[in-house]
Amino acid sequence: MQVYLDLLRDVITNGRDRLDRTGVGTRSVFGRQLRFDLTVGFPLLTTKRLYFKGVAGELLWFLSGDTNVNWLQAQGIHIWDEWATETGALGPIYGAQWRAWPTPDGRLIDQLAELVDAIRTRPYSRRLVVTAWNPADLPREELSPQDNVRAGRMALAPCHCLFQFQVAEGRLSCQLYQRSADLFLGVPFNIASYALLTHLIAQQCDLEPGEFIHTFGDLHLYLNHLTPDIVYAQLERTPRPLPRLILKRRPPTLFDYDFEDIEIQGYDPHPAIRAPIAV
Ligand code: UFP
Repeated sequence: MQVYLDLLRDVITNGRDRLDRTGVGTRSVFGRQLRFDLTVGFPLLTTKRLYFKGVAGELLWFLSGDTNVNWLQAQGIHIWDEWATETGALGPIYGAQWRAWPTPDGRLIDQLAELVDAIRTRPYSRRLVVTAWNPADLPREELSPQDNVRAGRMALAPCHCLFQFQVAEGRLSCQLYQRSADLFLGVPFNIASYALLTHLIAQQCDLEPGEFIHTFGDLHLYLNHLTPDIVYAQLERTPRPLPRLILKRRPPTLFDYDFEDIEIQGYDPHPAIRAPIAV
């Protein structure tokens, strides 16, 4: 995960200070890419402890098509709380777009089920794409998340908005386009999430995981993370060996995984670093 520390330095050195929607202010660059070879280990950040239960729980929740925080909260996962209404609703975010994209003629498209089917039957395809960026459901940027949800829109515009797979020599690779990326808090979580998704889909399609390629639009550090006890503390740490991901069972479909099926072995990170989140 040295490439992550190099990217932190890149943003600090080359970023421009900008105002942003949250009012916190960021230092940001536009257009970067990281590549992770999933055959050498699972890309879980080792220079601070990452909340892997939250990563796995959120992905299972997306895969189930759920968009209400109640299930996450029942698992003790609170990463979406700030954006939800009092009933737990988040509007048609990832789970809805991935599993039930509404068409003008009233059908629902299960993009993920179609993806798995396409990888199995047409592994040479160059159209293995899933998108959460549904312009009809986007929030209005000047309104609060809750007001957007009450009006039937997403609480937050998709950050990890489009991903594509490629099959080559029995390996499944995934590339994600992330339009907006909080490099300190969000990105390590997003890397782990898409690496896990690639492992799950590879298992379902009798392939081995290949590469995860993470492409960024606006890649930023919030100015209140650029402190000696947050970003600079992390930069002083030395990466440790990557853990391994073990899938303990092969469920019948991509939508039948459970926490117990997913195990991280050999994770020995530096301690967690707390940082304020910009809502
Ligand atoms: N963000 C991430 N990853 C995520 C997620 C959000 O980095 O998975 F949901 C960050 C990016 C940005 C903010 O700092 O949340 C979203 O704000 P905006 O919609 O204005 O880009």
